[in-house]
Amino acid sequence: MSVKKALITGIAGQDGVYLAKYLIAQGYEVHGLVRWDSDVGAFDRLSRFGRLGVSLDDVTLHIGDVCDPHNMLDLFYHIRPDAVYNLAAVSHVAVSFKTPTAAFDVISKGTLNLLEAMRRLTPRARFYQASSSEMFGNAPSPQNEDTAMMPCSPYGIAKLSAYHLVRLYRAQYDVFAVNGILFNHESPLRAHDFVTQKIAQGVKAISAGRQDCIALGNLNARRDWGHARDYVRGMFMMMQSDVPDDFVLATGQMHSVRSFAEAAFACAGMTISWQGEGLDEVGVDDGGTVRVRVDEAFFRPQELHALCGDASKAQRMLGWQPSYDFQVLVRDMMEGADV
Ligand code: G4F
Repeated sequence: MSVKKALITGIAGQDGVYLAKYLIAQGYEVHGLVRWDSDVGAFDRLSRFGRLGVSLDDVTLHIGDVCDPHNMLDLFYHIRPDAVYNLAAVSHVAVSFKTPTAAFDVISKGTLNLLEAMRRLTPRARFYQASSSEMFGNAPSPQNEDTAMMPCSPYGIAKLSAYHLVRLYRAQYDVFAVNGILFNHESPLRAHDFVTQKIAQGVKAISAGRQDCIALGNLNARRDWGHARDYVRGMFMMMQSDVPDDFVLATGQMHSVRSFAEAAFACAGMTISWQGEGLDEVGVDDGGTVRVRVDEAFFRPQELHALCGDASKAQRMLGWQPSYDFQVLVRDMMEGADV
């Protein structure tokens, strides 16, 4: 039997690397799409592979861009993938407010380019779309596959457009295409400007005496944080189902940014107590030193206050369960955090 080929767009990111490792272990020939970059060099962005113990010799990398439809046709023509995991995105919600057109191009048009290339050249391939809980916006929690979506960021709106494209191609062209509606998922490989990694790195730097304080935005924002390792396993499980469908992956547990900070400081043996309110709120340590302060610069133009997922469909139909709880996730990030 011939070896199955998987194409991962956005392979350089946290999920791309965990997924590549997972698929290699499943016996796949893994191909990854990497954007060209004149400053850092396309392959210099791949340091996460080494951190996860994956050799770059075990993946075939292609320089390209999902925004270019001809490039996608070429890629599908040459690789002939059996499975396509579309993880490419401008994945930072705050950044999408500054570059809404770029967010739309990559997320929405990029998905369309991939779906078109697939239906024309490899119609029997399976397609995974990285949909996001950001699509729910401020819809009441817990959110599941039936919750009305009310995105409130350019990122969320672009993701919702891509989500509908996947559903349209599934219905119209009979392709196997699934939406994984993933709630926040983190790991030691998370980029430094997402709040969990910013806190983990900040706390480690503070306990090593290299930093005094962490400046954060909305401490009241609440998220359902899981571990990326569990979520890429869920992506694979969706792609093995008999019938293509859409699935929420989440832990069902919600914590505030404030509690994430408390838990991270606790891992470093520090207790944080909170004083003041709003922009004046601070987190102080046992000695009375301010270790967390609020900076308006990190507030979102529109905030998404509370996300908590109901993954019972994935549990029932795929047998998926998260294995990391909040405390274990925080500890893993603290043990693996770079400073
Ligand atoms: O870590 P965040 O930047 O993640 P966010 O915006 O929830 O998005 C992540 O999860 C989505 C799934 O729902 C993905 F689709 C998306 O690609 C990404 O992976 O922010 C989490 C919360 C927000 O409410 C934010 O306002 O933390 C709040 N926050 C408070 N202070 C901060 C900060 N966020 C960041 N990035 N930096 C801060 O200093």
